[in-house]
Amino acid sequence: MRRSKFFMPTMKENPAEAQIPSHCLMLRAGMVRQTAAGIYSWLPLGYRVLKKIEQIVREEMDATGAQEILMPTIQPAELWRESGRYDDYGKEMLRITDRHERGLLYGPTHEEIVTDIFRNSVKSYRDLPQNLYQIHWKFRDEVRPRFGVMRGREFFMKDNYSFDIDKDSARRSYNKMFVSYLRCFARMGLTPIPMQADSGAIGGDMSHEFIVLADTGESAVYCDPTWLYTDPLSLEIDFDDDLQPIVDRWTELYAATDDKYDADNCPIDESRLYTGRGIEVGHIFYFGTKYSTAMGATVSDGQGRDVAVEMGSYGIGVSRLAGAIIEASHDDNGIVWPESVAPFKVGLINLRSGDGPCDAVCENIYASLNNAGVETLYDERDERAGVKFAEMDLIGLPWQVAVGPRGVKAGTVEIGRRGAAREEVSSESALARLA
Ligand code: 5CA
Repeated sequence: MRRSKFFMPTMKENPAEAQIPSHCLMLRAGMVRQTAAGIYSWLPLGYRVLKKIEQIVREEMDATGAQEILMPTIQPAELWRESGRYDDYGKEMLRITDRHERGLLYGPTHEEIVTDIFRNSVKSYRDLPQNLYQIHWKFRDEVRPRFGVMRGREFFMKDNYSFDIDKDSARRSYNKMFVSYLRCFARMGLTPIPMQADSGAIGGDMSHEFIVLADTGESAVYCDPTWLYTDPLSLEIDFDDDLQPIVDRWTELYAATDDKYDADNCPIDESRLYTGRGIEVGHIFYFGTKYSTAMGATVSDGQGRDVAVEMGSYGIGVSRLAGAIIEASHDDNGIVWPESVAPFKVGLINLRSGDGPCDAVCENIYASLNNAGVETLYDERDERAGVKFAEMDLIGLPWQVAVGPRGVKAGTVEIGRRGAAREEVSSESALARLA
């Protein structure tokens, strides 16, 4: 992509409304714009990141055997009356009336819809287990939407729903999600910490929140330092295996947020205890037959009985993650994207646009990177070098390649990682490193 053609309305000044680094940087880098309180439009740079995050989540969910579906954002109030949540949900639910005076709502979550689909389609234990997911918009009329996309009113969520014949099987489904969450967040360059949680409005028996570490995160985190050195991606996972031992290994380590931490009863010695900050990016729930009983989602159990199906739901804040990754990875000059979610891999800077030899070397590198499938943003604008470097630092692409007249004469270009010193190497070896 050529910078002169790319719609990326960057800002030099810190916007007054932004209280945390990610909100400030997302606005300054032209990733998002606020359309209404807590409601955002995603511009090309931000949308590229959102799609990368979404794709990692999708790949990890598919690897567990879950299947992707797409449910409507608008739901009938009737289904929520059946589950008993219509009145309970309160003002966070955006309620709508259609022209026939029928009650609708913009879905804050999808347990009711998916339970309705299930009860109309599945009748036998032979069709279980099932795990269905979608990656779609939700709306919650938060009292205080804040911190940009971190606490929005409209936000992008991955939500899975599992259906099992009994508790044992439901636990296996829960464990698959637990382990795949660890992998998802690790693939985004984050350190995930699962914590036992309350199940709140969703209800249920077993629940974990996944917190990722970020110095500027909104919750205080107290945990066993082993978390920080354990890479979930180093685990050999087969989702057909019993994952209980892995889940036990992870849940046996101590972790708590400020609301649960109690210095007097903490099992970790103060000298070893890691204290930091984090952001909740995922939440999983096992709630048994709460919805299936209320809504009549039963299956035959093969022994002549009809039983309510055991269910769980599993959420990941996909749009929140864009902010959370920035909170976990930025410096004074801007964002530092992990390669797996970066909007482009390489920022190519022409230090003297209009200079024949510089232009030629840049065009050659740009074409070669495009041919090799390396996503590149090429800044060929007629701007000062300092302006271009500052913008590349702000938008945080993992690699920077700078081409200037002096280097071109000597047969070299500069290459470096975002935030590190650049080295002078030949164009060929720069290309070899990036492709
Ligand atoms: N039905 C369950 C699981 S599908 C559920 O809704 N869980 S949740 O309420 O915990 O939300 C799941 C994830 O969505 C949260 O962990 C968080 O990362 C994200 N999320 C929740 N509220 C917001 C919000 N207002 N803005 C951005 N992300 C949010």
